[in-house]
Amino acid sequence: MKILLISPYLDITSLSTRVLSSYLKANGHYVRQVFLPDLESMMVNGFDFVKCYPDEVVEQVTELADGFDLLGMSLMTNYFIKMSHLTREIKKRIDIPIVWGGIHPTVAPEECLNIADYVCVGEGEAALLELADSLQKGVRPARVKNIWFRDEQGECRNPVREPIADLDEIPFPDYDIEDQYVLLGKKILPLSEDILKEMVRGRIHFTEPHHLIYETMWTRGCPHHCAYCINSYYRNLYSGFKMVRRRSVDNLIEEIKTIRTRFPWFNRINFMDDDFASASNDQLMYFRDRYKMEINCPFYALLSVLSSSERKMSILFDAGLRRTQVGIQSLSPFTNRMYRRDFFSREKLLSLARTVNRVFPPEFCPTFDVILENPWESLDDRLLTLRGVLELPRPFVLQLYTLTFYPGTELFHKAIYDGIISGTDASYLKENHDRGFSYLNLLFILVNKSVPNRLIRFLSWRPFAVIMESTPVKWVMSLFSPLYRIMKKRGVCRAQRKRFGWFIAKYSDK
Ligand code: B12
Ligand code: SF4
Repeated sequence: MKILLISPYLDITSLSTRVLSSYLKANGHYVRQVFLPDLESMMVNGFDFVKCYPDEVVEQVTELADGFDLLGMSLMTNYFIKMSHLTREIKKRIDIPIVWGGIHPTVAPEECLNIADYVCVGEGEAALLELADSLQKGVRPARVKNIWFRDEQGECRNPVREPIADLDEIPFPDYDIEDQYVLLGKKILPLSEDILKEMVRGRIHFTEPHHLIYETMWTRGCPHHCAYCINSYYRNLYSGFKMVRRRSVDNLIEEIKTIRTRFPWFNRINFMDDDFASASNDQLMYFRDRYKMEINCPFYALLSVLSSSERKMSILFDAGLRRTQVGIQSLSPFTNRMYRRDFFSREKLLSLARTVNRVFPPEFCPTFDVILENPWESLDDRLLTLRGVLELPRPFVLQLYTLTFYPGTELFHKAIYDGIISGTDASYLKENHDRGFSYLNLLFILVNKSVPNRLIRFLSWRPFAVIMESTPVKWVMSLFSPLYRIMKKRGVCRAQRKRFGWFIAKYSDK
């Protein structure tokens, strides 16, 4: 069967579609992949998840889908409007069954079934393969686990299947660029090595332009279930199944060697695992030995406070860890209880930060994530977080997020219950860095601007903060929020134009 897979993400790593593609190919299907990062819209509108693809892009996608038997689309919740539009437009032009998969179809299958013919809930490898096989044989996929659909015989909601236990069974992500396409500006072009190289260039935070980053994962699943995260949903969806699974080191090293044989210029590896150091000391040592010997290039990884032992840090540094990101989110015990992050405390964070500071050289600058604008938090909760981060040894960078209620998560339901969101107001469409303008937010920003801690402490003196966060002052400051957002949006657009403008121009007349 000929299957076309579409990924709308800005990042054309798109592990999901690449892995699905390899899996289908290994099982005898023909796959074409189309990556649709809407860079042109980013350069003009910033992060605008509502903006749909223009007609000329739809036309080109339709042409690429012509003659194919099945079209698969991957989508996170933010892309629901964009992909609904694309699906409807393609359907107007050609008759092709369309299956949706990814995070949004997993958390909101009913809603997705109003748009797509088939919806995949949860992991897609075996489900998509069985769906393709059934359609090829002309059989109704009534027993294909994970697949939901509606036809003249009614609606079929198949149960979820056990997640793949042995991740080594999954073939490596498909980087066979021969039949892969990418949207640049308004043109969809065949993906060449040149384009791939440009698209993976130092684009994540604090990377340099000469960093050419290959992204992959060692594990699937997370041992935690923070209330704002997809893992709080997976915990229920997959209850009774083992969620945290780890590939063998041999398999992981083999994947990186394979990609670097094909594209030797990849000079950084980014492990996107939820907690890279959740492996045991022995596993990490084995990884280190193999990685140093056979790969030997700097890598990035996310760590959690639970894995902050000095021993693990030393092993990882020795292996080549050169950048890391750690979620703080909040230092208020009240908030951490609400987030189901009781494992997190100021003491554990300080211990991790000091360990990082001791083990890594001075130029190693960890990133700490903080969630702002939690409507349940009091001023004191927020001050606890601010004062806590001021105790961290420098250097570090704070990544400041605004709390976003993603459908399906525990916090999404709490927010509806408490009347904070309606559940249908698409509150998740905001970009998760899209903060408003408030006094305390400003103080958090000052932490990143190398303003002396003493001054920030002084500015966060409680009586003063109470006045600055009082309703009248807040109201006055909120008047500046639109301006602040416009300035931020302009910054994003400018950065995107600088990053991709010349590149799109270079390819636009090809
Ligand atoms: C890596 C990652 C990223 C990367 C890369 C994304 C990419 N292009 O691949 C980066 C850092 C760029 C990123 C960005 C964002 N991310 Co992100 N990201 C992740 C992360 C950690 C892993 C995703 C992944 O690759 N998993 C591995 C693959 C193999 O698994 P998978 O994606 O689930 O795919 C499987 C199934 O879903 C299914 N499937 C997927 N697609 C399809 C398609 C078909 C046809 C079928 C049948 C099946 C199917 O089969 C796959 C294989 O089993 C997840 C957290 C998580 N644990 O899932 C968050 C996550 C997906 N991100 C999230 C969010 C919100 C974002 C942002 C929107 C945040 C923002 N800035 O506002 C941005 C948007 C990016 C953009 N503008 O394009 C949320 C999504 C929540 C939601 N309801 O949509 C998640 C779940 C984290 C969370 N908070 O819970 N992200
Ligand atoms: S530790 Fe991170 S990935 Fe794991 S559940 Fe919490 S937020 Fe999600």
